[in-house]
Amino acid sequence: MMAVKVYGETRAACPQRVMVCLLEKGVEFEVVHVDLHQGQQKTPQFLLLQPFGQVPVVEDGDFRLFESRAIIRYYATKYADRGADLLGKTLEERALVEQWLEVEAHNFNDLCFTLMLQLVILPRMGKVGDLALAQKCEKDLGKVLDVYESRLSQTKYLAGDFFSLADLSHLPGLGHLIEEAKVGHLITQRKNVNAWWDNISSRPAWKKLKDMVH
Ligand SMILES: N[C@@H](CCC(=O)N[C@@H](CS)C(=O)NCC(=O)O)C(=O)O
Repeated sequence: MMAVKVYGETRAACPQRVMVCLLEKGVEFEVVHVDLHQGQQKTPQFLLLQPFGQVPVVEDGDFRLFESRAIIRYYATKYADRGADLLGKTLEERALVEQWLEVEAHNFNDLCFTLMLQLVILPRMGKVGDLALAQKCEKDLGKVLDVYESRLSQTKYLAGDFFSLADLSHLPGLGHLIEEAKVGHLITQRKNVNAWWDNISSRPAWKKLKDMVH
């Protein structure tokens, strides 16, 4: 079986979402480096693979797919019978996984991305981040995490008492918030969120991914 090609940068959050899923499933993959800083994702050649000029894209034989959450849903389903079950067993469990995946995409991700942009990405490019905007995002993200805190006081993971795509999808963003944006207090201040993060970030797949980045 040919290795899956993942186009992206190992340190970028969206490709990480895909890679940690492949690692959970024990699917062999190779990373085709796309230099985001140099704007390689906007070249005509790359736009043929991903018309919006973003990573990740996967190539699996002659099948090609972009959008990180579509990709993880694809692999969790394709390899449902190997590695960790990431989908849930019953219709209701699967629906709750979908619900929390949507929360990650629509309630968590934008705030996380804006914080990273203002506190890390712009300064790295020699530009000044908007600290007032970052402060507002931090406050709003705190409110989102309060909802998680309450949920995680009832269940061990977001969708229930089983690890799923919903938890996995948060790993890159939370990792970036803690390690790069240095707003780890948003997690450590919340007992259940903190225990959940400790738990999901100690999974072998995530540790393997971190080793690939460093
Ligand atoms: N919704 C897309 C978002 C992809 C995305 O934002 N990728 C970022 C890296 S994490 C990227 O390519 N940034 C460079 C750019 O937008 O030019 C997905 O989940 O795949």
